[in-house]
Amino acid sequence: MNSRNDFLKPGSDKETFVNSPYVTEMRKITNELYRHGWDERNGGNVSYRLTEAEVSAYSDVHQVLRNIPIDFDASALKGTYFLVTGTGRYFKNVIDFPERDTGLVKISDDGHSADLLWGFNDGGQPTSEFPSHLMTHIQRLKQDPDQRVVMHCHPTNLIAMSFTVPQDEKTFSRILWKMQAESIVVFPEGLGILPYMTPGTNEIGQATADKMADFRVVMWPHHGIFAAGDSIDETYGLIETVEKAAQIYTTIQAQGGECLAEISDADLVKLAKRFDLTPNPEFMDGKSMIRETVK
Ligand code: 2HA
Ligand code: ZN
Repeated sequence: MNSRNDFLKPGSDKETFVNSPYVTEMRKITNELYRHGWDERNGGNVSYRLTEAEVSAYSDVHQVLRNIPIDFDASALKGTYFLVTGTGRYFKNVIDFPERDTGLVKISDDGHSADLLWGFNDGGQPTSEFPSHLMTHIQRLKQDPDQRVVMHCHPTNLIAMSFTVPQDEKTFSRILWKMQAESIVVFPEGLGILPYMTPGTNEIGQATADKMADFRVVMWPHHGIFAAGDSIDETYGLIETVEKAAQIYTTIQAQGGECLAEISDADLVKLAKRFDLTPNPEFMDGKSMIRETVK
């Protein structure tokens, strides 16, 4: 029941967090990921770093609802806010139930827990991959102070390639670069690759974060992809571009697999020059897509 007193409570004239642009972005992107078929069932997770100024504008995020343990030392992120998807939640549903399937947390000073300020209103918790997300944020923030988003999903064609293409960063990156002119422009550092590891563990989190020192996009073979970036759009765009290249590769294989033409290594150099970027020098020359027999 609203009384005059409620109305006059400090902050009560401010908007509620569920209507913030951050929750709106999260609802939209989880839906996009679901609609692409990259986040079946409870697959995938997203974390979005927010600033004190962004969060404090809302009336309903100033009380600690509960404390959630973190099983490693995340003190490098003390006081940092994250809007994060929940463990076991279906991306299909986030658009309709953002206050149940996502939560806003603030990392405690000792880095071993997070205060829940909003969301997870049926008792939920952050994603099982939260350690991987936080470790990746810590790593990427060293590279880029504007680092904001970590996104994990299960893109079909890239996962399929992890069964048929040698799991080596140079081979994978060169194939993806040569599938479309846009690839090297969007991920000039190439694709990082981990060995197959058990998801949801601190070990895969640390291995992912170590790779993120050199890459913004890392493949987990037979599972999916981790990407990091300055915004939801940029991070999603990175995944879209990698997966589009993987889809073109898959289509080429379905058409018989023989390439009669390709983006040559010299073309890659020209693309790098035109867009003023420095591609990973270790991946700049190597095998052609055109087999000797068809040349
Ligand atoms: O959150 O995708 O890797 C579910 C997953 C785990
Ligand atoms: Zn996954």
